[in-house]
Amino acid sequence: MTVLTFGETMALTRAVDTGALAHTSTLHLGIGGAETNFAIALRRLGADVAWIGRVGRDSLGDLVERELRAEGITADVIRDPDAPTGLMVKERRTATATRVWYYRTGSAGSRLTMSDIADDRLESASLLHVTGITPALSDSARKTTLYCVERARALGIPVSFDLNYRRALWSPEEAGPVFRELIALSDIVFAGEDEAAIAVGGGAPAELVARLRDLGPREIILKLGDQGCLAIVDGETYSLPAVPVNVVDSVGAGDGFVAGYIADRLAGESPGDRLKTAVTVGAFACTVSGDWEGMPRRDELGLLTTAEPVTR
Ligand code: KDG
Repeated sequence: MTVLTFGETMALTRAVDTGALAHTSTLHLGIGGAETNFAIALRRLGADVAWIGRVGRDSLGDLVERELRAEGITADVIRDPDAPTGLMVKERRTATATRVWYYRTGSAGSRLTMSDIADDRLESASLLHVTGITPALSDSARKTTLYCVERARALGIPVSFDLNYRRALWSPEEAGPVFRELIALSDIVFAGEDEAAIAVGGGAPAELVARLRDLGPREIILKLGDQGCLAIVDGETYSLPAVPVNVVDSVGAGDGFVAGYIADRLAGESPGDRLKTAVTVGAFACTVSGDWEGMPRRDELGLLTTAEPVTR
């Protein structure tokens, strides 16, 4: 059984040095996308994952396709002849402040349509994972997200939804109703505090979790960054601290967190154990500059807390 996800994956270029891009001469080129960050982390933890998305018929599209295949993702990569692969640029403006610049308006990834999602992929999925980035990309991407979530629900396939609000793509007023609709159709919901507030209004973490739960899902997980997480799963409340690490770059940590939770859920682990893996994978993602390169394999999960600096 395979977990299914879809969305936009872009070429991602990031400054090697700290400072303004205007004074940067060396960039690293890779890829990034919330759903593929999730997919790669989940695959490294042992699950089978399929991803569907569009890239351009260009060299950056080749890069996306190669990386996903190298990571063992079953990738339905649709090559769009009429639009380029999107680009994301990460600027390490200071040692602790990263800025993200998007060059993705009209990109191939934003042109996702319902016919891109093969019926048999959806029908055979063990779980469908979507994020709030996809419905922000275009009308057709929004319709595709809603269609797939409704179809998965009708088929009895669990739906996981990570709000992943991106301010550069839409306003809170536009996102709020879409988030509420998707939350009500989902079984498992992940949100940061600010994202939850867009959907259900501001408040303390316990209020946010309770209000999200009142929209219907049985599993609500509030990601609290370096404060860990708070969750209600099947009526029980859980709270876990973060795993302390030296944060190099926190982009991608939320996707790793979600993958950790879902991997252990698929493996039949208890909610407490799922959350423990979630905070551990999230912490790993923070230890390197790439959005997904730091995601751990299962046998590496203990490395953050080991007392041994070198293992031979
Ligand atoms: O969660 C990390 C993602 O935000 C990043 O990898 C790229 O999908 C992306 C986006 O839209 O920002």
